[in-house]
Amino acid sequence: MNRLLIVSNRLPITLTRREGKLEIEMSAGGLATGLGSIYRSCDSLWVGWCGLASESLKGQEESIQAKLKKEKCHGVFLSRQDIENFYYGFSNKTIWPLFHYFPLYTAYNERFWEAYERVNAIFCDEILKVTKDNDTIWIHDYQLMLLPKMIREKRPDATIGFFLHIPFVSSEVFRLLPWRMDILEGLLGADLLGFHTYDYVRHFTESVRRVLGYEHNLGYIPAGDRTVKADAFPMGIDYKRYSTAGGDEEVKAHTKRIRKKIGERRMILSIDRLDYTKGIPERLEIFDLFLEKNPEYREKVTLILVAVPSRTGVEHYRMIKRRVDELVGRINGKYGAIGWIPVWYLYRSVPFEKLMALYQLSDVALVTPLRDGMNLIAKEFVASKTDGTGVLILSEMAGAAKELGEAIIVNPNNKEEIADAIKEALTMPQEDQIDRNREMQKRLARYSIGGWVGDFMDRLETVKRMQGERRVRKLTQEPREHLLADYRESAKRLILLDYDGTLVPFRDYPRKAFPGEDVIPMLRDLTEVPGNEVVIVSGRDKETLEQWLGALDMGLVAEHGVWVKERGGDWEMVESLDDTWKNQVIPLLELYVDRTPGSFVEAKSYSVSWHYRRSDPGLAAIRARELRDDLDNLTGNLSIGVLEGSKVIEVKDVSVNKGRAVSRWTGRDGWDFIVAIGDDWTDEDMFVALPKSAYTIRVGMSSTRARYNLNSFVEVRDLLASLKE
Ligand code: GDG
Repeated sequence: MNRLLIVSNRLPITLTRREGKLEIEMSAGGLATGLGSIYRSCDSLWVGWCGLASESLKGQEESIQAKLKKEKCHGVFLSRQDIENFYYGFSNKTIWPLFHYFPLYTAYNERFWEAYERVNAIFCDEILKVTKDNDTIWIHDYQLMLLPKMIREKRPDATIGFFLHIPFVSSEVFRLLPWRMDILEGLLGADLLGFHTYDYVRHFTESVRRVLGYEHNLGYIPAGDRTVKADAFPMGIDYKRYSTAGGDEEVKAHTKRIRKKIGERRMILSIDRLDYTKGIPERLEIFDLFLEKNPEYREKVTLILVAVPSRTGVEHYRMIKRRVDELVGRINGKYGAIGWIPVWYLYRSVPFEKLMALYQLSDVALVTPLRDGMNLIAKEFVASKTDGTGVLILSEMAGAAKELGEAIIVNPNNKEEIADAIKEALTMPQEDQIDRNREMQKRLARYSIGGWVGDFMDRLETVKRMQGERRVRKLTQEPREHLLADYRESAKRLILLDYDGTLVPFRDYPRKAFPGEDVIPMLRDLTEVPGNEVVIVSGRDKETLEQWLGALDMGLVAEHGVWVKERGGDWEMVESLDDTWKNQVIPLLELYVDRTPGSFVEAKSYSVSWHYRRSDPGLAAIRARELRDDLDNLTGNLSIGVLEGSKVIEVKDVSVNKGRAVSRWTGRDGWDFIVAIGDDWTDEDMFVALPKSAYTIRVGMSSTRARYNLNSFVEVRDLLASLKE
């Protein structure tokens, strides 16, 4: 395996200053614990911020870097101001709230954005200092969304994966972001983009389609000259670690101590970073409601509320802290009795062993975030339940709900429902609890953290391989010179050109795409070179081709080969075809015109097309899929085929295609130079029908059977202009 370069905002270790001396501590948190064991056991390096502002480390950078190196880490140094604007600012006041559906908490601040760009660039510089050729670079999370593109620009062939640990918000909310294009383009610099759930993948691909206009197919997105894959990889936990923790002596000691303090009371556990997305005040209100509705449980149940301090520099976090403090005080004052505190409130992080003891002892885990990318607490709780008892109440807004369907799944905004769920959990028969947990445990054991990493890496390798196979081969300077040299040295040349998208750009209406002043003289010049035979091979009807190009001394193919006009000759039909099927197909296409504003039907003699270039892309994509299904049913027993072109679905006789059409010319002997240029699927038939020595060129950066790609009709015109010389 290649060396793994993990990149995240924070390193898995933190630098702290104790009595003036710098010390290294292990960081807690999902990513550090999750990936920690993996990065330690393989050839790897972790790049990230070390936790202290660079101003306080002046002159010590080298010695710190040496210390970090021993821990397989490379530090990124950030100034106080960058930490303020990049980390507390853009990351946690812009992206975090917006991606968790809190648009009202979202700050749109140019200064934050500039710092975000700057810090991503600092990360890029640091990576370039340490990366080697065959490294696999795995970037994590929302603080570094510009980094994939920045690295790609410097290292075009790098293998780059990106994983987003928070939700990817619906495109309707994402588009609120003024820097939406930069963020998407930044991410598309990666080869593989991982998300916790398919919903997030869908939101991402939809945003890419709406904001950047790139269509995707099964998560494959053509971005520039590469294909990027977006896929779901629900993050797992180190299952063994949690399922065996109960046997640890220290955990047992904590368990005993806590049990003694709580007595025989039932325990409900709530543990999160103190974040407004986690629904902590709402949970307290629900506990209040539960005690209100079920007085028989007063003095019989304790809510253990662990709230780990987080982002205390951000105002909304300070506000939530005040609210939680208040609510805890109110509930304890309202229901508390001598010897019973309803809510045990710990505003601090607890050591791992104590956390395990809490998981072991709790009858119920109340995990009700308003939004959560995944939520590992839910998974850890289930994994820790060695004897199978215990009930998980889980918000449907957490990514984990997709995998933990046997939990009691609740809507975090429905307080009544959750209060009832607490009662259901406390009265659930043990066999039921065990059945549910065993099912979930099997799943968690199968897809643990190792499986998650392995799955991501395998997919990254597959994407890389696929990119290699499908690599678009741009007609760069060198092959272009070969083409021109071959052209000049030859005496008899065949030049096959598609029309729309190849010689002229697409317009809203096909009739508007007539050849302008620049196209006609260019084609005329080409036909006048002795030895040249130029043929326009188009899907258009013969009347239009005749009107626009009929005066030129060249061959014309209309309707993908139904009609052919040889140089100096008349239009002729290649073979007699049946067109009665059109009576069945046209009414169906018209139905889709009614259902899809902006679309229209174009009927030719032996083919009919439904165009949707001017329609809403989302709606048109759905309708196009539906129409294909309907057409497949309708045309099953007819000799007609359905073709998808660029924003068009075309129905035509299957015996007609551009490959067959051009064979009339290629079948003649004596060509010593053939070039064919086209921009869509219908041109692929032409490319494959030509001899290997032919220069075949696909316009646009899609994968193709052609030998080369050119970017657009502009580059085609440039190439053709150089052929006349
Ligand atoms: C982000 C996403 C996604 C918590 N308190 C203590 C403690 N922890 C550990 C837990 C768990 C981790 O921290 C928290 O992970 P979560 O998934 O619950 O939440 P976030 O921190 O918001 O993480 C989230 C995650 O990334 C991974 O992709 O699931 O949706 O928001 O492992 O055990 N550990 C110790 N003491 C504590 O007090 N020792």
